[in-house]
Amino acid sequence: MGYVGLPLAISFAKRFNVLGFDVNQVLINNLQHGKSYISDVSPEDIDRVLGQSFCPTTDSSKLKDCDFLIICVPTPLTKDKKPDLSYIKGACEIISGFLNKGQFVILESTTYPGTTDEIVVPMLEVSKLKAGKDFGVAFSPERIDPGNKDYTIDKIPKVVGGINKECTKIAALLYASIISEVICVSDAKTAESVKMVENVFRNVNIALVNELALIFENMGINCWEVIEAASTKPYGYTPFYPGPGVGGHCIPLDPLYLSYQAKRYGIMPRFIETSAEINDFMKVHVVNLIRKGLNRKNKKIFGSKIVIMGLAYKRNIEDVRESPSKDVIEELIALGANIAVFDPFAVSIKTDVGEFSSEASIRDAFREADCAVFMTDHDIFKKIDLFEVGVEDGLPIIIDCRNIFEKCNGYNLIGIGRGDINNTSIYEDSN
Ligand code: SAJ
Repeated sequence: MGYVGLPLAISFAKRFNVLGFDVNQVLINNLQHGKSYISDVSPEDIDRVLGQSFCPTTDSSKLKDCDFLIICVPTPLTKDKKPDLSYIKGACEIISGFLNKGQFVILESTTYPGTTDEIVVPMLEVSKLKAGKDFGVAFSPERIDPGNKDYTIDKIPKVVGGINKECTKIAALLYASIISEVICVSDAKTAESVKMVENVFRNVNIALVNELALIFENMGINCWEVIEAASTKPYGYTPFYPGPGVGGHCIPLDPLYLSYQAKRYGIMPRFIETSAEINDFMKVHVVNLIRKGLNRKNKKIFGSKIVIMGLAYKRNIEDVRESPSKDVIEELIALGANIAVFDPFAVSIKTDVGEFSSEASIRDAFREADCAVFMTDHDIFKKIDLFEVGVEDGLPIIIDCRNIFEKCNGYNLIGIGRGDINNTSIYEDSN
């Protein structure tokens, strides 16, 4: 019943009787009281089906009566950056406890090709039933884009791959009941691979543009202007943008799932792993830019007040999972800085050096700040008049990681990819 399972359950509840199962009692209590904790699902959406065709529960004994069981659990990385399949295994353990003939299990969690065949099927066959014969199994990657109002779940084409052709067909029929386009592929590992490719594509392209930003910064070229001009090419080019690193629970993690499995087949996925390293380096680069910016005022990171503007991993959402802001805060604390944070959506962020709660206002955050680091390009930040918020204490150095202040006039700013990294002059007020 997370950001994938809940919208899916509510969609299916329009057509079928749905059990929304979760091990988290708090989530289930919320749902049983019609409360939503997922921005894409309104309380009205829940209210329409609650108690009729949608039944939230933590009681796994009810699952034995379900025809289809769809697993939507997290697939994070372990501390040493290996796939953590403990949630998938936990779900399979629960299901195999009561699995009966005729049931059908679908995995939606993003994972490496082979997980369904190598992990899910054997765990379910502990029930002594035979997959593909006594019960069905398929993989169908989740493609939810949290907060995307244009592409709601029914409008996003659904890829489906079963452990045999019949399973593919049955799973496709199920999804076709709520999703307008269903794409059948040869088998489960092909379907797992489709999702991997979608996310590796994003990760490596972001890494490429981050590397270009580092190159152009040192050549005094504005990478953002280059990308904007390159985007005028009507074919064969897809714009990606540099930033302080890659956050979220998908893009930074999924490529390492694929590279893990590739190595088990003896292939060294250098490009994928180098991309992850480049994206990780951007957080180090942000700290370097802060150091350069403070140097302009003959200050050091040690003892400076630095405000982190933006905790969420991307614009206009509150999600801080894998956010680059966490790493940057930890490094700055280690270097002796005093940290304040502000985010209009995320109220706080947990780090290895404690929890940081957002200041009440931008003005509060800027008070006596030596440096303000814009990590997330929330729309509200684009409206800030820096002269207005910083005036009484003098303007802090601005580190712009997202080209928010592209038309900077009259304040001391360094930006990722802007080509001003070595400018010593403070921007003269051109008005
Ligand atoms: N980012 C950049 N530069 C870019 C694009 C993104 O630095 O040009 C950064 C973002 O700031 C963010 C991270 O990368 O920190 C990931 O951003 P994202 O836009 O890929 O969004 P996510 O992680 O929320 O989810 C993506 C979405 N895929 C898209 O095509 C937008 C979402 O639809 C998928 O459901 C999700 O991957 C997934 O589950 O694969």
